[in-house]
Amino acid sequence: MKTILATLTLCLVVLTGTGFPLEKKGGSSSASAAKEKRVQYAAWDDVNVIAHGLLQLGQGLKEHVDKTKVQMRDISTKLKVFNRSVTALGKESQKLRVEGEALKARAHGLEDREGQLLNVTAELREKAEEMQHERKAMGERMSRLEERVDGMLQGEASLPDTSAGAKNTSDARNIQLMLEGQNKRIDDLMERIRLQQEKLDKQNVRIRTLQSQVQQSRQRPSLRNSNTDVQSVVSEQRDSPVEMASDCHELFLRGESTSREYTIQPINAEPFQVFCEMTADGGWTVIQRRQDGSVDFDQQWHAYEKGFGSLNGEFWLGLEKVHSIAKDGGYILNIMLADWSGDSASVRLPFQLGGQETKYSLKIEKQGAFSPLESSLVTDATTGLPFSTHDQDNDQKNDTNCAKHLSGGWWFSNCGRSNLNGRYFQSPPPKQRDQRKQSIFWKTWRGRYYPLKSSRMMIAPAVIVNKA
Ligand SMILES: [Ca+2]
Repeated sequence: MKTILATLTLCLVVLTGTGFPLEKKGGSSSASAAKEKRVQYAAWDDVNVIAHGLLQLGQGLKEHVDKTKVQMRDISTKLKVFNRSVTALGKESQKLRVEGEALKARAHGLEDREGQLLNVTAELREKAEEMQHERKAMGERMSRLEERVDGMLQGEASLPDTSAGAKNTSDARNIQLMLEGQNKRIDDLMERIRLQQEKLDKQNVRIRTLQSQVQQSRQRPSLRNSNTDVQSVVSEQRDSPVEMASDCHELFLRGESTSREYTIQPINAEPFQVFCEMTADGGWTVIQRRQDGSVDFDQQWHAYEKGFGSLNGEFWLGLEKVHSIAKDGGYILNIMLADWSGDSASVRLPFQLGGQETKYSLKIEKQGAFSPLESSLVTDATTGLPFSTHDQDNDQKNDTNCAKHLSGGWWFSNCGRSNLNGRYFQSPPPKQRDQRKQSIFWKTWRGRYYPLKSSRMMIAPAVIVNKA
């Protein structure tokens, strides 16, 4: 730029020095002609100089413009770069802002958790303190007990007859009673657990049986109705202990509908033969039948325990077998009676039969009051009523052996309420009361001295009644 300006100044100086041709116009014609010639010549030089200056000026300007263009390009490139950086920075700052917010949220969350943790810690501390208190109290109780035991031992050793000694003895008795109570509760619990386990085992066996049945019926759908298949299923059921039903109702559930003899195997028992009475509601396991006097029921304890008679005629299934089926309760005892005029009556009572150690005690597990008909076989639901035969008097009449006084074996209370295992009398019965009192009777139905025509006792799971 400076060069261009210098050139311009030079041109202007030259122009001022030579003067403008127009100003030199005028004067005499000859002189003016010479002058004109000189002026014309000088002007041409001037023009040359100016043109040269202008040319230089133009060139300078062009160079300047070119330079400026380059600079502009540089600046624009830099600006672009700068713009890009700004955008990137904007994005970066946006990202940072988002991250910052996320961090803030996390910080909040952490604060919350910290608060919760503090709460939990406080709770734990409280619990720990409580436990410590309890532990301390237990420790104190233990040491008190120890002191008392020590005192008792010393008292017994030195002063057996003083009042302190007596007090210690009563303390000892109390502690012993408490311990016994505790032990009994533990035993009860263990027994309950055992019963639950047995029930579970039973359920498992049933489920397995049903599964195998389903499988069998899937494998042989075409043969299901043929006789040979029924035979083979029956024989399989008899041959395989896993598939054996635990009572008649289970056989009913498996599709058996004929009333006849079957083999069953209750849980934890040997298999044995029973007579099943199949009804529309389910399968009843018959445990006693009287109908014609063909079997002597005046038997001893051992016979009542094992069972006697013929399953297709008169029989007593046996206390041990009934116990193996109904030991856990949840069963119904169905008693059916008939008189000589064609009338009949029936009683259904929920029951449980204890084992040999309880003298096969019958517990009627009915809630609420008994009906008059039911009241001929009322038992103490907590302890049950033990079974009696003439060689085992477990009845509730102290001065009499009910089984000997009457006949047969039964859950006698005070001899006179009922006895379905008494002597069988054909019609007409003997006139003497002394003989008739030994008969099969149900006091609250036909009276104390009415010898019944027939009786049947059967058992089934309580679900059978709920279903019906
Ligand atoms: Ca007695």
